[in-house]
Amino acid sequence: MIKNLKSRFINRYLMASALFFASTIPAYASSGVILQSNDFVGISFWLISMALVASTAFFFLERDRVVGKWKTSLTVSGLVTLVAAVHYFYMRDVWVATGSTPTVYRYIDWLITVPLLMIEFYLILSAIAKVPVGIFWRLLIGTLVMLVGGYVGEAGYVSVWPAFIVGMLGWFYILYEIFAGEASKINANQAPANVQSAFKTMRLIVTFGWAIYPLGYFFGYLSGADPVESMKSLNIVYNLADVLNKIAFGIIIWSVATAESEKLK
Ligand SMILES: *C/C=C(C)/C=C/C=C(C)/C=C/C1=C(C)CCCC1(C)C
Repeated sequence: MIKNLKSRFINRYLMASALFFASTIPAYASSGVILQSNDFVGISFWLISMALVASTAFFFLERDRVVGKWKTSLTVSGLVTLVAAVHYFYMRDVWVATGSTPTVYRYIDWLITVPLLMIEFYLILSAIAKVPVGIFWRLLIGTLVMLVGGYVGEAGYVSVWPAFIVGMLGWFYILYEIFAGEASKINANQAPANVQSAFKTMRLIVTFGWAIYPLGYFFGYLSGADPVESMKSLNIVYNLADVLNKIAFGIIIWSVATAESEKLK
């Protein structure tokens, strides 16, 4: 009873703070410039901002339905979409008002949300096994190499090709860890069937879902296309990739969390 009340209180608190953040944003938004009906990149920024807000509310509220450690996983999913939603409001403004690519907001968002996604991997495994914390640190290092590589390329500190290659190496290292390293062994040896299948789906997301980002970078900087068109493709591709990797990823976690919780009830 008391436990239940506490959990409800936490839920209400999370919801209230999420809505607070969402409601402060319009004050910064639309600095006199409005979205044009033919600005499809801008439209995609708007759609995804809203989808991220809705997902945040969903993940936080659904905490009520799951037990124990799974609540943490849903909290982290909600934080990923919350942090991204706030950044999307700013990115949308930069794009709609100036037509330029919001690189710095994009990477600040990734710098927070990608490690949170790595924590999800770690949490889903630790919900069922004892997991050495080294796994988490190695995934984090891979992430940093990948993102720093991408940023110095996109922000113009280093030429786009070498920066891209460094970023790719970081990502390959993450793939190695989850396909052949310790994380994958723990999963194969100790995890129950539906955690294993969630782990496998998450792996596919990190392989194919994440592969969309270097494609975006490629179309943006390496394809030699007209610069205006390149920036449109870059932003559309990154935006779509975020729907898959933040919202769909969270939904996978939600479905395992609810299934595992039902078993225990
Ligand atoms: C929520 C945001 C996510 C999951 C962002 C993921 C970003 C990447 C997987 C970026 C990867 C890149 C490379 C693999 C090469 C260099 C360029 C990057 C940074 C776009």
